[in-house]
Amino acid sequence: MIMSENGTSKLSHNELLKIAIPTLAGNIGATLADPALDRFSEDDGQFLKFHGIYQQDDRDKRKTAKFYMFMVRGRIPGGVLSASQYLAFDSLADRFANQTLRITSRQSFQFHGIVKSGLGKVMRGINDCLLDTLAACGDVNRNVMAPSTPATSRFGAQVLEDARSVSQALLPQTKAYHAIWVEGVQLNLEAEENKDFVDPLYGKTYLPRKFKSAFAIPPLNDTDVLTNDLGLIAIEEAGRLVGYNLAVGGGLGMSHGNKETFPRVADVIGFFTPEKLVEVARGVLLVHRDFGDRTNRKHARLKYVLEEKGVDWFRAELEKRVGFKIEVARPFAFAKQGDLFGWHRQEDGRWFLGLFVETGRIKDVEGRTLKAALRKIAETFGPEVRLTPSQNLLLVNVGDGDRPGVTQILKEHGVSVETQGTVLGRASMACPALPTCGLALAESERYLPALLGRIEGLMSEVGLGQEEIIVRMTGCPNGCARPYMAEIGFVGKAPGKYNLYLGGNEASTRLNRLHRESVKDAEILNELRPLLSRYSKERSNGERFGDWCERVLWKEQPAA
Ligand code: SRM
Ligand code: SF4
Repeated sequence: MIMSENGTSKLSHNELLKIAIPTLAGNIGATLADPALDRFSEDDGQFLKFHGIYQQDDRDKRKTAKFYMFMVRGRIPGGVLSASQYLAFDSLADRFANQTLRITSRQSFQFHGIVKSGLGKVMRGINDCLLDTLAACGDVNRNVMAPSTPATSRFGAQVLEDARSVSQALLPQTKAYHAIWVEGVQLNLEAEENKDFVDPLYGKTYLPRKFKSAFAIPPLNDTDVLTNDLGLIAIEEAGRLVGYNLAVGGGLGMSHGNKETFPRVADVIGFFTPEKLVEVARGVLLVHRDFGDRTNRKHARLKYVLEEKGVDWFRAELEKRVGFKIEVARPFAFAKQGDLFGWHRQEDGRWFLGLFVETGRIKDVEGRTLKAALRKIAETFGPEVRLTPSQNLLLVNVGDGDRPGVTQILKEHGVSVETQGTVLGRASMACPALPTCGLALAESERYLPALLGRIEGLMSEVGLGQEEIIVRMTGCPNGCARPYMAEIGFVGKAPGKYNLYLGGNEASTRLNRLHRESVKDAEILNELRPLLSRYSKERSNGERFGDWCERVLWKEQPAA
């Protein structure tokens, strides 16, 4: 039996898999080449994640049979694509996936509904457009987030470059990805370089669990930086980017009924200058590698190490690994999160357009053909495309002369630049949930828009017509649309039932609290009505709903 560090408990199955095949090749290449198979083994399913692929089945069709399909997630640091890369993704979605592109809550694209015969073609297509999916999932550093809005800071470009450097420095070095998806062969595990392969950074067993990194430039917290394992907060002094405050140990996933699991906001533990960035990022990852729990995957994130061992212990471990002192954190303040919509001037005088994408799904529907419009704009004007952490999209670097043309194409496809979505819709997020997510307990992406309509009706009724409230929904407690930071969070408990969380803030620095468990779909408005009515009457000048919950509701109902 393989034992953990303390010699008492058994390592989790995923750990044994990584020990057995540290190249992460599994038997993927051989299964891929066998047209008789419509899926991979369970164990290969775990290896596939490191390659950015999830084996799923269509849950709408489960009653008849399991219909296997694949989700593929890109690695797109900062969510930035060229127009030609965007067009490559658009075309792959049409040819091999479900004709939609899903912007994720970490600034990436996901394809859904790929069948096994199309998987290799999608992966090759992504490689051909000079992007990849390596480490988009799995026990490694995931897609690195960076602020996407060019108008909000003159350091945006520098921070984006830094995000790319961190993404690159924390990539696993296995040759399996290239062999399987680019050369189209099973990695030769007997070859000398593969037989005893040990990743130079991750070692043989990678991390105990996923690891997430994000950058933010105060006062905007558009990346929800404190929900990451590694948060890098840009510090400006006298008009210069002097370095980063380091935040560690954020994370949101939890399980219903398991008090050992909980969402956690990161601790800001110090400051360092920009040239130390990659060393610090590696150092934080190594502390996770060395101390994360490898026996229980529900307790394996870095946040539990921080919670149990404390900030001082963590800083000392980090300093041992990087070989220098982390300085005292510098002052900073976050004021808000979210995106800018419509046309805005960039720092360099050109323009960008913020486009609301409902629940992050780029698709064509009757009367609103956003996907076709974006394709035409990319082909005609070639703007840079940026995916935002709130599942929206920016068209960037548009010249004065091209602006009217872009607006016109959108208009012809039923997309208005001036009026985009509703106030609630623009401040909302939902995870994919059903029918693709194997972990979903309730609907989310397919359900939230209609629910928002009903909440908007209620808000008009109680005199809150155009008030913005940040609403986020997930189909289970894993927290993929970051519901625990929302002013109103709905977390799926069972079909048609949600736990209701209240009290996050606009700057996304405060966790909300569980208000009511298992609220049925039909009861949601009745649950919200008295709260929104009171808020409408009792709020102080400009007070947001989440802040009212903290000031008034939490005093009346202390946390459980
Ligand atoms: Fe997530 C698992 C979708 C962001 C916490 N997440 C999943 C899987 C892969 C389900 C699975 O394991 O079988 C979902 C695929 C559904 C589908 O059909 O597409 C999934 N997660 C997503 C996305 C697409 C949601 C979205 O609305 O965009 C996001 C992809 C981001 C990306 O591009 O990399 C996504 N997931 C998040 C976030 C938010 C974030 O990172 O900012 C979280 C909470 C933060 C955190 O990590 O703590 C999150 N996802 C989880 C967890 C819980 C992890 C934990 O520590 O407990 C799981 C379950 C797991 O890992 O076992 C999970
Ligand atoms: Fe699936 Fe749950 Fe994540 Fe939603 S929150 S995508 S239901 S794992």
